[in-house]
Amino acid sequence: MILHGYWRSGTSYRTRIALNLKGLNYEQHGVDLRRGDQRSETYLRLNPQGLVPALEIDGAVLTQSPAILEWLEETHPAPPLLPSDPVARAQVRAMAALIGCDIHPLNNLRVGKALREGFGADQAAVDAWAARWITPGFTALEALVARHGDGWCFGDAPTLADCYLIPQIYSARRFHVALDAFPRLLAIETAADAHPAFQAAHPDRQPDAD
Ligand SMILES: N[C@@H](CCC(=O)N[C@@H](CS)C(=O)NCC(=O)O)C(=O)O
Repeated sequence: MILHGYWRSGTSYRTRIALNLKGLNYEQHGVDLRRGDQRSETYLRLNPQGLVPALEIDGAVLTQSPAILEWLEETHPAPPLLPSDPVARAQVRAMAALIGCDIHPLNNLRVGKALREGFGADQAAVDAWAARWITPGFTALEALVARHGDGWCFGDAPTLADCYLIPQIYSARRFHVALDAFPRLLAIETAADAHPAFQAAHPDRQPDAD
């Protein structure tokens, strides 16, 4: 498998965590988002949307990290990243979607670029914009973790929700978002810091990192 991604991209990070939790080997091809490599002809042939990640598998290309993570779960069920009970599965997917649909898209690179170039935002304004979406999202997630978590977002082992959460915390720190109000989320970050699959997925440890 070849993972086309970028070290600091949250969607690449969540995909690396899932691949590592499943114990899979993969090659990494860095796509430098700062240089605009995601819009090169070569990369657009892989993913016409011009976004990372893309995962090449046996002649097929998978895009959109939620679809990649679901494919991983279907094809490599052990260890499971979703519980077996359908209600619990929906609850884990809801936590993942809270981040993947309702936080991350508002904070990604092209949104920041549009705010700077189209609306005259400086870095402080971009940081405030990020906090505007991360803080209420994390407030809701903190409540859900209080309800369902036992060391991780849901129960006592990592699930898809944790694959989404850890990169979003990393991104929140880059935007200088205050995280003191989220002790349960921070405890999960501490657990992830000690977990080899999460450690190996950390942006600083990727071959294309600065
Ligand atoms: N929904 C997509 C979002 C992918 C996405 O936004 N990727 C960002 C990096 S985290 C990207 O490639 N940005 C490039 C750009 O904005 O030009 C997914 O989950 O894969």
